[in-house]
Amino acid sequence: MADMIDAPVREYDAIVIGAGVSGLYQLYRLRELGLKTRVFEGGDNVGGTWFWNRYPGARFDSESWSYGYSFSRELLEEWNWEEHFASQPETERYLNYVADKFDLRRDIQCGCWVKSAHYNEARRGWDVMLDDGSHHHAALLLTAIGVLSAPTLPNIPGVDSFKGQACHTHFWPREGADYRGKRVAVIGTGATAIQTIQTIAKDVGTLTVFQRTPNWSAPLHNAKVTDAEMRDIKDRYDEIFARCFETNGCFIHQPDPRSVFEVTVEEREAFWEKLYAEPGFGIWQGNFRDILVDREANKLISDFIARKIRARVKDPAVAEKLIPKNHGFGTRRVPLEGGYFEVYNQPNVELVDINETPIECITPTGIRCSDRLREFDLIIYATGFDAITGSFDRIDIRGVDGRKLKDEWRNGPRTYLGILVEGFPNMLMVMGPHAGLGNFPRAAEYSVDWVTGLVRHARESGITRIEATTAGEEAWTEHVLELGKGLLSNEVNSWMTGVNSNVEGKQTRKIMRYGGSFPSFRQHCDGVVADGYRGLVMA
Ligand code: NA7
Repeated sequence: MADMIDAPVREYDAIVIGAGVSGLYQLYRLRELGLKTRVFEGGDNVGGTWFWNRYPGARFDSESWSYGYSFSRELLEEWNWEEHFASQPETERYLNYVADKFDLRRDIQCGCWVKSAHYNEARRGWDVMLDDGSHHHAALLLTAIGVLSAPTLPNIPGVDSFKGQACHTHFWPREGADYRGKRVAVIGTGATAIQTIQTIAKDVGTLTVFQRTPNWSAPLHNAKVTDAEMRDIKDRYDEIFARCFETNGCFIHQPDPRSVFEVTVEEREAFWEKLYAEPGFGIWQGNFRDILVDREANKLISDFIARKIRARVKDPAVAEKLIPKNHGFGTRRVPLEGGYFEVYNQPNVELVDINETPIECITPTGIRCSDRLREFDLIIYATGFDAITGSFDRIDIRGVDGRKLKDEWRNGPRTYLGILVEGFPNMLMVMGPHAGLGNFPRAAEYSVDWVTGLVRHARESGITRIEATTAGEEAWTEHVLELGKGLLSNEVNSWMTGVNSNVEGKQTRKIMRYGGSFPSFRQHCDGVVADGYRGLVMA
């Protein structure tokens, strides 16, 4: 750490890593407290996820008007959403609008990566080094680094050897990639791949999709927001946010209180037809209460979706390949689509099941599977992320006595409320592992507000050191592990269980997410405050 000692130190009260949805709001709140705050952001502009992921068709699956910030009435009045499920360009514009409106940019440094963050006990603060060698210090370190922000390329031999154009969807070039009329390959069939495939299919020369695991996907039913609808939405914002406040996942959708088995087959089918025809996550988040916990219930809804896929894909053999066999509907994040399955009816589209013909390598001209070499102009890697803890692992974070966060979490994250870690004083995670997750900005606003409350309390009480107790961390971690039992989603490999075949040490499933409802999470965190910050030691 010689460079850390030599460089002049720039001092702040708080350093925030990340200027995405949570980092922007965290800055806004810390400023209100009068803290001298600096935000470090890797992208060349604000936006986080919505700065980076500019691949064709990128959009969110939350209703736009449930996704915007709720903290400013003025902002809600000013902003008009164009689509019910906004595309990446629209969301990026929105976050830039927020940064300008609240004059946030003057405290944000873009285009810099935090290399390391080391706790300094003597100074009761954090020494932060950037990739440009600069050294910064603050009493508080706030991580707002997202859940899906460390993209991973496939560990296929020869990835670097391809001579055509190649890119991971996360790094889609700002000037676009040339897929029109070209021979295009897509590796991966997650939510990102599905959006990309359905968007580029009409323009490519040929499209070859390399699928390892198919995903259960259901229609998004996106539409423009009319002026009248926008007026109505603005009038109902209180109601909309109150609804998101009460639902399990902070979406507008809430599970139906009935069991699949309480209704007749006709009623069940009619309900599922209705959900399948409606916009958004209703079919996942607003379904019968037992489809994500009861194997038989889950099988019934999986069979229903499988019938839809068979009806939409003309070639029965291709349809069968597109139907997941190793996990049930909703046990992985459900990608929402618009015309995805019909893409496979196009004569210029091929689906390669790489379980049948594994990829052997990438060559300078294409992708070689066990059957043959296919040549391409463009390879799109839609191969996902080192999720949840990956963005922490990329930074050399060290706490008391040089303890490395990455080592502490080797067997899975251990946190207090998903916000603090024992041994890492004054580090506060906004949307950290084991925190309540869901419709992201709704959950992030709560997380930021809770963290801000703690910071306010500490400043008002003259506290300079905040740390989770060993017992607090242990109890929370045990609680989260306990809540994870019985959820079918925790019995499946996915980014939600921390599995990434391309990252060393991430091959086994872990409980990565808080498995309770968001209202339960909130109740727990509010209870901690009411008990005078139970589970924390403050000095
Ligand atoms: P996902 O959902 O993790 O999907 C990644 C896809 O890439 C998935 O189909 C993987 O197959 C596939 N993959 C990954 N590595 C390889 C290799 N080495 N060979 C072949 N195929 C591979 O990431 P997304 O970006 O689509 O979505 C992430 C979230 O972002 C999404 O859920 C939204 O919440 C937003 P696998 O399933 O592992 O067999």
